[in-house]
Amino acid sequence: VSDIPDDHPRAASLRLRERIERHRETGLVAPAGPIAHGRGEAFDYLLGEATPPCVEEDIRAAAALLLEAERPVISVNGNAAALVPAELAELGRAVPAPLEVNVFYGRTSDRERLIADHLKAHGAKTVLGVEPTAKVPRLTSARGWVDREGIARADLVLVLLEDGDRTRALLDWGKRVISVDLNPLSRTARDATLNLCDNIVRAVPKLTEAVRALQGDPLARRALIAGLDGRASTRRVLEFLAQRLLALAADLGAPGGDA
Ligand code: PTJ
Repeated sequence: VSDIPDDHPRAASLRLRERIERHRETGLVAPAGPIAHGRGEAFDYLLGEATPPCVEEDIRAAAALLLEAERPVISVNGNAAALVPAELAELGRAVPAPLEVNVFYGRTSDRERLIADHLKAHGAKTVLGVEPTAKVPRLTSARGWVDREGIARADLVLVLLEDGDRTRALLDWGKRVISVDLNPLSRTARDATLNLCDNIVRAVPKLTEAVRALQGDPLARRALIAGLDGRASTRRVLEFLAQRLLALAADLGAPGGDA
């Protein structure tokens, strides 16, 4: 039973936190998961806890990339599985693309299975990444273990909530990478073909909606991909953030003024 009253001003954010805490207890979320979640919360607070207008267009471009890919894979870690299991299953069905468990901390077949079973219980058909046998070249962490039938042969990987060196390694391996990361300065966000700087709980349902909207429109998909520039997308997010913070500062009035 939740202690969070519906009229609490931070109820929605506290409920997400509660979900992370609950899944931390079962081991689905890694010990560092709540810390990573807090980092995301801080960026979300600064960005206004809504999808920035410029990211709406990035989501459409990401949907186009997913639909045009031949073998797209959705990579899922503990935090992503805790926050949006049913939404990821739905995205996987819409594209279609398999989900693949890929974690950094405490990578054991038990944890992989716990995450895979959780995703299946929420409607995922195919979940890869349990006891994987392939390796991402030159990646020494546990994230380097990938499924032969999944990320190893994918041409595009959707990478959710991670700051590290896997995205660079996947790009060097010849794959495209779409990431979802609220921190526009993370290595993943800066390296990705396209980063969606939005909370995963908003970005994934919007991505599914965009996939459905673009399903019958190959011309629109190709136009979106032709106009794609990941660095420009991140620049727009940083400009949006800077302008938002300046506007918030201006609202407080001039130093020493009566405003
Ligand atoms: O399950 P595991 O073992 O793979 O571990 C998962 C975590 C998330 C603990 C692991 O990948 C990790 O330590 O991640 P980092 O390096 O802290 O990176 C997480 C990134 O996701 C940070 O840049 C956060 O800002 C961002 N982030 C956190 N929560 C959200 C988010 N981005 C979008 N939506 C969120 N809800």
